[in-house]
Amino acid sequence: MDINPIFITKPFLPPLDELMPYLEQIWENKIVTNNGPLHNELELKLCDYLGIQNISLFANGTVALVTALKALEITGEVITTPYSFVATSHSLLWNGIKPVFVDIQPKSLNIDPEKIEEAITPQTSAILAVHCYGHPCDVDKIESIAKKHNLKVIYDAAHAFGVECHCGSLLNHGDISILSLHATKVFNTFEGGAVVCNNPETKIIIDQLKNFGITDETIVNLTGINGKMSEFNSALGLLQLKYIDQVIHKRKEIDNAYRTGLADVKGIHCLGDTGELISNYAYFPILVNPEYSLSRDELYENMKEHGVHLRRYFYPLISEFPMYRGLASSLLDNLPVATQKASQVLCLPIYPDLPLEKVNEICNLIKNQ
Ligand code: T4K
Repeated sequence: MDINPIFITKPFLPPLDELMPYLEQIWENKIVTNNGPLHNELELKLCDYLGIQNISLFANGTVALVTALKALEITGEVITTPYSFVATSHSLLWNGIKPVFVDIQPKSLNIDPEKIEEAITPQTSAILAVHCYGHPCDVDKIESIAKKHNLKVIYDAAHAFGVECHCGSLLNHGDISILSLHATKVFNTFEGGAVVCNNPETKIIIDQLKNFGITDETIVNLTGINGKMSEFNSALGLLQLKYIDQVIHKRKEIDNAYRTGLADVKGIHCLGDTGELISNYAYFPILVNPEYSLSRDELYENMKEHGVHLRRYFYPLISEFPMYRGLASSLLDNLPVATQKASQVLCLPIYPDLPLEKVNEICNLIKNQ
């Protein structure tokens, strides 16, 4: 491997000259934020592209999730997964809600619906599930449990931009889904996020909440926050949309190359194929099983020495961080599958500019340890 390090991802950046007309427009009209014309155009175009009814753009995915929980007036306890980025559970703590962790499914690494009902108490108000790596949760089972127990469903769809399941956009499931549009995501606005909901009245509340709770010049009815996306980030989004199909296609080629290159490596299992009809190839997670010649951490270190910086998304489990460790649901006995998978997982580099020769070199390095 050459001396240039390879990281897990690199943001797709559209040609710089295509940004200039947008900047000129922003400089000309001097509207730089607060629901400007580019922000509004991006919301419309995203609804169209994603096949969704309503979207509210945000400064990032975390504030989108914090605001979504607030909009649905979620309180008490929320059933969630320990196998995610820490922002998922932090959004609960920021709302004064107690996370209740349940284990994950061994194949999708998403929350296991079979474990949800036993975790429900009179305090439970919602299920916060994550479409981890953009692989869909078992939305039908989750939603039937929610209906039976009168719970809200929020999907952390930070990884799931553009993913479609058996009935169209995955984002149409649940009461609310949130997206991250961070630099590391398939569709990025440098920093950014979004709340997606089917109910137009929910969008009105979300839009007020992301703008301090302001109704009009003299009326503030809700305890809102500042979660707005600026015109600059919106311009980046409009440019990204022009290229998103190419970006996803490139990711698909890389995904295929890894699957071919790693097909007969003993002890390496490529995750995926979890039921989506259209994938976005956001991540390329593998499991390092005991039959492999090295442990997961040895492989991680060896690859780093060769300049390939893999990531252990998501290790440690959220439940192992100090603010969650004391919860009864954080006990390892409660989370055997999540604990095992977090000790085996490694995400390989995947981004549109990654040449297929590099993918082959990475596969050969993994093969020849
Ligand atoms: N829910 C879930 C399930 C999430 O995964 C996330 C975020 C959220 C909610 C919250 O959404 P946001 O509030 O972030 O919109 C990264 C991202 O910062 C985070 O957005 C993401 N999930 C998480 C899974 O990964 P780190 O700490 O691993 O990122 P970092 O800075 O180490 O970047 C990873 C690699 O990407 C670097 O090695 C190099 C490359 N990179 C990164 C940046 C920022 C670039 O090439 N350019 C860049 O500008 O958290």
